Amino acid sequence: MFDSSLIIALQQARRVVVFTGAGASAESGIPTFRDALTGLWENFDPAQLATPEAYFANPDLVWAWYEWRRQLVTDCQPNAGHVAAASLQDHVDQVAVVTQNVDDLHERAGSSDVVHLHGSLHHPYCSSCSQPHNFSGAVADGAPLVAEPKDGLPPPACTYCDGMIRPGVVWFGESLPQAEWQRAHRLVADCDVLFSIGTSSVVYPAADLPRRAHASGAQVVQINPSETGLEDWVHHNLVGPAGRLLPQLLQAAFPDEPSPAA
Ligand code: BV8
Ligand code: ZN
Repeated sequence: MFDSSLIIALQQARRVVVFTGAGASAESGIPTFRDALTGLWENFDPAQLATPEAYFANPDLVWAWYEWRRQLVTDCQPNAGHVAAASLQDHVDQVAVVTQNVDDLHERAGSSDVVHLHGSLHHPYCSSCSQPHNFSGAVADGAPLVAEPKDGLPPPACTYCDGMIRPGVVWFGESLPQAEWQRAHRLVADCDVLFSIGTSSVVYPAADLPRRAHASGAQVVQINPSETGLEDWVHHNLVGPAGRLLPQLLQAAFPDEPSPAA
């Protein structure tokens, strides 16, 4: 099933980076960026909505989209791929998850070192004074969030300056958070194995990380049902869903691992 060189590389690894994109959350029921959006959002292109221009031009629409996504994430569960990535911590000295995702499913699966390159749905802040905003309720500030807010949802006002609250994510055209980006660089330069899981590898500068790992001499493992263009920088290309392949790989490398959920 798996190449013996991959099994040995994993067994001997001391530092592993798990680099993930939207596909890692797909089996939890969260649409990926390049899946066609369904329902109200099917007429929108995520890349168009995930921009400062869209937010300032139509804050109610953009805030509604993010609150719908936050509600979706809150209602979803980590999948077997997230759980396997977390259980790597039982077998490898240092496991760091470097994710493009804005959900908290890696943390909820038990990963203790998660670097969010593109921010988080759970850490909104003021678009004027940058003060963090605390959601008062489980969803949109206590108001019951309809499945897909048809008429938009006005962003809450900042309690410090009355400015508009924005999602705590990195939009297209915005710089990645310096600390996270620097840390990701160091982790990738030092790792023995890098997994690239569930990413189409089209969004930069994050998409550079697997190539940097390859250049630093790490074993690069891709897990994706589709081609991504990263194949030339990958030592082991596992074609299929992460929720099946990552648990199976861990069981092959660490037989004492409890068998993946059937
Ligand atoms: C920036 C948060 C500096 C918001 C997101 C070169 C260098 C630098 C910048 C650029 C450059 N070229 C172009 C740019 C600009 C831009 C960019 O990369 N554009 C792309 C579209 C060409 N980059 C930026 O703007 C970045 N900022 O560079 O700052 C700067 C500053 C000012 C001026 C100039 C430069 C900021 C990018 C961050 C954008 N924010 N997310 C939100 O979530 O709403 S990115 C967004 O796309 C998500 O984070 C998502 O994760 C990410 C990448 O997509 P993927 O994760 O790969 O998801 P996708 O749907 O594409 O693919 C899913 C994959 O999963 C597929 O391959 C599928 O086959 C697979 N899959 C499906 N099911 C499964 C599976 N795999 C495994 N198992 C399964 N079951
Ligand atoms: Zn403010």
